[in-house]
Amino acid sequence: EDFKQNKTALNVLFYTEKTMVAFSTLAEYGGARGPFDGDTTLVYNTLIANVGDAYSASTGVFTAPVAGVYCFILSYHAGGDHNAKLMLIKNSELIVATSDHKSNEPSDNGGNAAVLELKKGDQVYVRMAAGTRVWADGYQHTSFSGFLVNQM
Ligand SMILES: [Ca+2]
Repeated sequence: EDFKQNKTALNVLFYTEKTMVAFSTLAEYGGARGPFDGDTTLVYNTLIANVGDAYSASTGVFTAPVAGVYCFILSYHAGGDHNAKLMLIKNSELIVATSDHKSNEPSDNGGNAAVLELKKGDQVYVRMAAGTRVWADGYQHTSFSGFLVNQM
């Protein structure tokens, strides 16, 4: 009887279907992206990976396919001679930001990350603040990644 129960438990462990969600993307526009007059969603238009297809490379928006704990990471090259500011947004709520002030040093980089508890359908994306820009030149500096840590 014990053997039967253990076998059932193993079957549950091995055969429960797991949702896999993981993406990595780059913004590649051949140079500076921005500045724009208003806050703008930064569309990371080049996919490195998009397991589960939850990130849209045409809108820049990640939509949670299942409820769970997710991790998001953003990194960017600022270019230095212009202000830069990126904001990680959950639905319409600001979660974390990263910014750089105009300076003579041309090699400024920044980033941030957050663990988020998402409901199915919650949307996560990166906004670029009005009047700022990031460098998106095809040298793989400006990236946005995310993955499902655990389904709930
Ligand atoms: Ca700077």
